[in-house]
Amino acid sequence: MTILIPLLGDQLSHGLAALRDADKADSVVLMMEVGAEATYVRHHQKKIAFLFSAMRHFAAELRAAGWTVDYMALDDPANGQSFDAEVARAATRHAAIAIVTVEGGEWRVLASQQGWGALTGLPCRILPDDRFLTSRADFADWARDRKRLVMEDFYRLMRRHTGILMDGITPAGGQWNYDADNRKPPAKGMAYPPPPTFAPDAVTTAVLTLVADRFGTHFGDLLPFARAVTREQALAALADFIARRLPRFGDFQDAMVAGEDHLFHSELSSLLNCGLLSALEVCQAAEAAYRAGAVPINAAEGFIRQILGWREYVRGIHWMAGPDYTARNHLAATRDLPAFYWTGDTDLRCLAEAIGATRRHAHAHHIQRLMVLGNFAMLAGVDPVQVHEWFLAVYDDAYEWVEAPNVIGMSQFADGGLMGSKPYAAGGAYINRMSDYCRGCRYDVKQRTGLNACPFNSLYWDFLARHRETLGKNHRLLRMYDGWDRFAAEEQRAVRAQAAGFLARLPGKAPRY
Ligand code: FAD
Ligand code: DLZ
Ligand code: SF4
Repeated sequence: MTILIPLLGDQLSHGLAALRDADKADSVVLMMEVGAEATYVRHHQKKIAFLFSAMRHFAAELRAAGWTVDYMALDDPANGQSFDAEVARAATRHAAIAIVTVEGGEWRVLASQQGWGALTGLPCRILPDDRFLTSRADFADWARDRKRLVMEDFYRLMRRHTGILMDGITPAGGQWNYDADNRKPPAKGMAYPPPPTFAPDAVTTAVLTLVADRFGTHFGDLLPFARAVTREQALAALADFIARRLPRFGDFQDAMVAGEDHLFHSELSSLLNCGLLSALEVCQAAEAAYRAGAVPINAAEGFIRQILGWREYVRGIHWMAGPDYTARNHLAATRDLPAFYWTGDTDLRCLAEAIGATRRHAHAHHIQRLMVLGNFAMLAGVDPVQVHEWFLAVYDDAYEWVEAPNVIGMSQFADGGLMGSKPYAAGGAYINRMSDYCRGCRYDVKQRTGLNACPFNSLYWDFLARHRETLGKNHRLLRMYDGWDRFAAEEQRAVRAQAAGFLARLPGKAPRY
């Protein structure tokens, strides 16, 4: 009378719906390391190691709590290397009478789960993932009949709904949003307290050997590996962030500093997204620090908005927009992703810094992702599918529900404005204002044309000119088009020729990836 509970790699939560409602005595939890998931995009080595290690530790915690866990390791000779193959084998092995699972975080995985009933001949219940603070249905209700899906409106609703940072019906401190106090450029001589490190134990060491052996040709540095991989370590990482980096989080949220990969960011996204931390407990910890007077309101509110607002909002968009969302290409961009996204071999210093951090940590912070890596790809007209697959592969917090809206919607404007009212396009001046990259770059951020001109400048204007038909009537871009129209015709020609020359010299696709 066994109920089979397949539990996915990003469902490492003791309160998961499928576990909450189950009887330990007649359930078998199935966890699967499978080649198909590690290679459908060639994930960063550190991402695979992080997830496998976290999965193995979680399986041990479940066993200690009295669950029967059937854990299929990647190098088990019998491993069928896909979810479908392993669920079918396990259903037979345990003579299961039913399957209960929680919906995966990608349309592709959900489609596979929806086939498990037919595959095994067993009743299969797919439960909603209620670790999120908004259900798919509630988000759809909120979105219905709205002309624009404004994140700030959704966020305020979430504040009221959860009571987080609320004093009765009033937002804490009297304002909903303190962004006016945030987003300062980096300050000289600032010290950035690094995130904590966790020495690999025997479980992690075995995973590192496995990953080096099986996925050693994938992108990224596997070592050093010092990630939190257990619930206990995740809580320690959260506590460290609240105490040491949250107080300055808001101020320098959008800053970029050469050689400083962490700044005041939490680096909790991979722990949240695999389930080791819950969104609610992270927001509550930030609020408690504010209420205790340890953290200013601009930092607490700015941080909570990212999770209560953005994280929930993008998840809602993902499920609302449907499985074809990743194929959207509003700006008809077709260029191949330049090879340097994989090799880091570029003399644009901002890109080299962001790609270097990505290679080292399987992580880069938001502004590097949005205003450097995403912005460049959009200005250069790179095919959004290739951009999406790169982002999905290289970041250890990347699952389609969160990655796709951020890439296809926010950073590439490939959804035509479902998520944002205008493209996040910027020239070198923005990067220069928010970072110290330009000072050490071989290009001159003040120049638009000429041998040493910063490529972001001509690409930016060329992007606007190229897409005038599609974007020219966007009221949020009117000022930019006005600026372009004030250039003399000869200057416009020179800028566009500069962009064309740069694009013609861009390397093509990397053959190996
Ligand atoms: P912090 O700066 O400390 O922020 C706190 C938390 O807020 C994050 O841990 C995260 O859970 C949440 N958050 C912040 N911004 C967003 C956002 N836009 N969407 C969803 N959650 C957000 N985030 C992912 O978790 N996975 C991804 O695959 C991913 N891909 C991205 C791709 C692009 C092009 C862009 C522009 C953003 C992407 N983000 C993604 C959002 C954001 O960049 C990361 O969540 C953040 O950099 C993670 O680092 P952190 O934990 O230090 O975040
Ligand atoms: C990303 C990933 C990788 C690399 N490997 C596995 C795996 O072996 N087993 C697993 O259960 N999940 C893995 N994942 C996560 C999935 O690809 C997918 O993103 C989630 O199952 C979606 O909920
Ligand atoms: Fe990037 Fe241009 Fe600045 Fe160089 S000058 S770091 S290419 S923005």
